[in-house]
Amino acid sequence: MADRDSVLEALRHQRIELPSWAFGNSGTRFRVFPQPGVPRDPYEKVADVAQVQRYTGVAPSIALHIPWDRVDDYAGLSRHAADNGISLGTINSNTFQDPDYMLGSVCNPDPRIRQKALDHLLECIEIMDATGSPDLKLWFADGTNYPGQDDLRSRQDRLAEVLVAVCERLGPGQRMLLEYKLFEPAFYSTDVPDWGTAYAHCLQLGEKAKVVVDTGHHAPGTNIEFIVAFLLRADKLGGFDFNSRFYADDDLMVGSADPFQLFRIMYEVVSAGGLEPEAGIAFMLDQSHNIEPKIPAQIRSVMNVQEATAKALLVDRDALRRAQSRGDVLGANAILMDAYDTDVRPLLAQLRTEMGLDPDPFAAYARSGYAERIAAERVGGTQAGWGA
Ligand code: RM4
Ligand code: MN
Repeated sequence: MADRDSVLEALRHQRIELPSWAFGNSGTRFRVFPQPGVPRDPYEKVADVAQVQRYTGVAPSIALHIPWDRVDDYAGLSRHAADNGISLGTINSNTFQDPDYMLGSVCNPDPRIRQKALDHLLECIEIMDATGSPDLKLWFADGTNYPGQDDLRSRQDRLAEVLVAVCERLGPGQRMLLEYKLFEPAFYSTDVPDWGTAYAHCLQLGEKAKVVVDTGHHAPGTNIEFIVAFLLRADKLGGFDFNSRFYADDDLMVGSADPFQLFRIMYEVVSAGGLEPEAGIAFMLDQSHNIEPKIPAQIRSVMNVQEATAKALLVDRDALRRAQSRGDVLGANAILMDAYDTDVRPLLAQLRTEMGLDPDPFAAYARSGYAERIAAERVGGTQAGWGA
């Protein structure tokens, strides 16, 4: 097993970014079930993220989604975040909710609509300038529903043109993270359906363009850790949108559907040095909590990522390499499984105690009374939601 102190040290410096939209109301396309105490504006979302940070100590930033988190004064929102002990992180664009985007945004056959989508992306970069956010995350709902509906190659040309304009606008220290998704909302073709398409565009775009792996965006049975290993090797992995799903993208809590898969992903990250800040991998959650309370669900999600990371760090990599080079199939597999089968909860409890935190973040939050307080205080106004 790897040395316990170095494992603790790595875990202490891990950073996981939380999505503002996880704290708002969300639902399926059939129904949104509102919950008591849900934030009514980005300021209250920041306060809720700060709670998760308070009990976990490794979640000090909030990803914003524009226009859901549009405010008049981004510097003010930044200060509010700093006052709450967190910072503003990735800016997520939204080119999927305006009626103009029915036939796509950046791939739309109408140049006026493509320009409108590009203008939105450029506005997001302006917001990054104001907030100091390093990353712009792009997910396009673009695609077609019927064969023949539009020309697949022309749509790639249109996409490429917009991405070039976005990258040209990025300032020093800013990156563009391109996300892919197998299908949905388009049912026949999707313009960025897989990592290969995202990777090919990013290769053309150069240094500032990286791929985001949203763990919920693959076909069942896809070997996601292979994709992660490939992108890490090519220096094209920009980050993760963590969540899990049993069928299609459902934004369930990361690690809830398949904790072993999360471990395998984190093992690839750890073994490629991807936890180091210099690697520039953004570890983000992208989840919605439709039926479970939101703050505890985010706490649980952060803990799930920590547990998978701790197990990945525990792999005896020297012994593994030796077994691999001997061609010792069962020995190598046993070394990996030994780490996975370790109960890392005591180690994480120790980590939290050393960090001055409660060893059980979930219980500590429940005892704090915050949930009851926001339910009582946040009455009136309009609860935040994803607006579908
Ligand atoms: C998409 C995608 C994006 C996220 C939106 C809310 O499916 O995963 O990352 O911003 O959902
Ligand atoms: Mn995502």
